[in-house]
Amino acid sequence: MSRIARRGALIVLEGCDRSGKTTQCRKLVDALNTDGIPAQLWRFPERDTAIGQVVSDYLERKCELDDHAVHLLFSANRWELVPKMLETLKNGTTLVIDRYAFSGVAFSAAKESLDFEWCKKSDVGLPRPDLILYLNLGVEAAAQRSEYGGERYEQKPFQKRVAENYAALMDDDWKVIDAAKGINELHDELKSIVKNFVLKGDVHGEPVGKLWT
Ligand code: Z5A
Repeated sequence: MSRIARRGALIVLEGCDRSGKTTQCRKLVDALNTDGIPAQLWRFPERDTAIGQVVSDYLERKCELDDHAVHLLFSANRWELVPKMLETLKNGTTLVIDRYAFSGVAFSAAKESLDFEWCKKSDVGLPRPDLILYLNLGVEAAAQRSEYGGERYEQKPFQKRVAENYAALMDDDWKVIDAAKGINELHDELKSIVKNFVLKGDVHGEPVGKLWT
């Protein structure tokens, strides 16, 4: 069997703040590994790189940046990890990614200064996810889960515009999941979708696609 025949799947979880992405990504990766499907958890922004550190400082309001510049930095933070991403997939490991280019567009285009189509351009050609799971939770319900903190973007009117942008990005390939369920019920549903998808093996013989091309 060739190496491409065993590549891992690229799975992305998206959704507004507090929709439970991080909780579910962790549980999914644990469950996949327990069941003998090699998997890693990645997240964007990846704050541990030099670019990611600048993004993190911006989110924590430690510095100010032009809206265009910070959008491109979020995008660059993904591009800098593409070689490692492709190598990991090629080696047969499934990646479960907490936020991706869809967050990039949904959040940046929620700012009045940035155009939706312009925001997509810097991520055109990134590895295309094989499966996109959107955790759908209303802004009011999300705000009740825990107080919004001091990070930039953690305000309800902004989050409502983010949700509208996600809706504009969605296509038939997205799986929209009701995220108002309890943590374990949601996990069971996501685990079933992801395991069926990975075991079906559709992606295993396919090269990784290119996003928005
Ligand atoms: N951003 C951007 O602008 N451009 C980009 O290109 C990218 C991102 C990639 C930082 O993201 C910010 O960067 C983010 C988007 C922007 N801005 N905002 N706002 P981050 O990933 O570092 O952090 P986060 O996205 O803000 O995390 P989050 O969205 O707030 O949380 P979550 O991952 O969706 O949820 P969680 O951490 O799993 O759970 C949140 C709380 O709810 C926690 O107390 C849980 O115990 C609880 N929880 C979780 N699930 C449940 C259920 N099912 N029921 C009840 N309670 C639950």
